[in-house]
Amino acid sequence: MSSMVSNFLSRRGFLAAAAGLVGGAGLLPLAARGFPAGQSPPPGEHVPPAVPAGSAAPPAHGLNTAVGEVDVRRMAYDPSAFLTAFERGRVSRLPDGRTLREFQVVAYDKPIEIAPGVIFPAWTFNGTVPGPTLRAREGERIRVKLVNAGTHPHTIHFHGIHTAAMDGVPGLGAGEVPPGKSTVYHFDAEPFGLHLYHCHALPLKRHIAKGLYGVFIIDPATGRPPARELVMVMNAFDTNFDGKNEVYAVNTVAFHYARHPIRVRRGELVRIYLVNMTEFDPINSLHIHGNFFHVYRTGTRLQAWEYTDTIMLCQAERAVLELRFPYPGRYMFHAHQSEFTELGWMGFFEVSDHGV
Ligand SMILES: [Cu+2]
Repeated sequence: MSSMVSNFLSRRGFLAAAAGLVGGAGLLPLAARGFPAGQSPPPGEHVPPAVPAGSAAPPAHGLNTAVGEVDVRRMAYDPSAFLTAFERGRVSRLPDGRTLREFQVVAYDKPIEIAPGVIFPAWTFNGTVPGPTLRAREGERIRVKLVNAGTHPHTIHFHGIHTAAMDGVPGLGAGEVPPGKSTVYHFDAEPFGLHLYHCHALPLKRHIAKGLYGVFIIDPATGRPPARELVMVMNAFDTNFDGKNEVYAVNTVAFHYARHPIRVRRGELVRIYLVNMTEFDPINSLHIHGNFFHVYRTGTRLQAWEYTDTIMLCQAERAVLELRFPYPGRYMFHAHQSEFTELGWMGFFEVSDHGV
């Protein structure tokens, strides 16, 4: 909440002050650079680079990345663990024999570290951005209890097929849930595919940009082939509230997978659940080096639509990607909007015969 970087800098000013992001000194943890929390160095001031201790990642210089580490333990959120963390809820049997799957989601305010030393005053579902990846199977009955422990009214709007009263928008059903209150959304899990949920309170762009969103997967009744499954949410953060983003990432922490590459086994089927939750920028994209992938748009069909190495998604658009890496080595992935890449949206797959 307190330690905001670049409070008074424009996005371009931020770029200049953090010139290291494009190959220079780097975005250092501000505390380590002698700047008290809540203050950023004057634009143009020279700050000597720091070397991250114990980092397994390659040196930052020349790799278009930040210098330093985000403390994922303090944040109680590790993007590496988030990739494969699926919340399957509490399962029971209804009188008619169908499966009932119940989730609880608590909205509350929490500062999170999105780049080394850059603290963002987020609004979260269950304390993380993105919120938990909720996972169900086609045809199940779903109940989601929303508890608002935050300081603003919130909702959960699920993408999917449901009644108007369960839409999680102001003025319909429970509408906006005030702080201290709760509501329960219930609907059938349909159609199968890769969906999302997000707060729909007003102003909508603010509630989304603050971090109130997550992935909602409905598995087809017939299932999908076994694979190493990864959830990747393209997101970004407006750190100075000018309606533009200063930090870009996949799964929130800038350059996390550059420092901690995603380990996969050579030849295994890799399935990526890719969702674009970037606010303010109309589109985002994913490009994978040295490979091509099959695209299942929205995941609502089991036949691939496309075979490509780059996919562009509009806001809230999503796609299931499937690929195998035939050769060992380190393969970059990033937004093909180069500016997003240099502001954090870049990482690597580490392919080996040992895998994870
Ligand atoms: Cu909200």
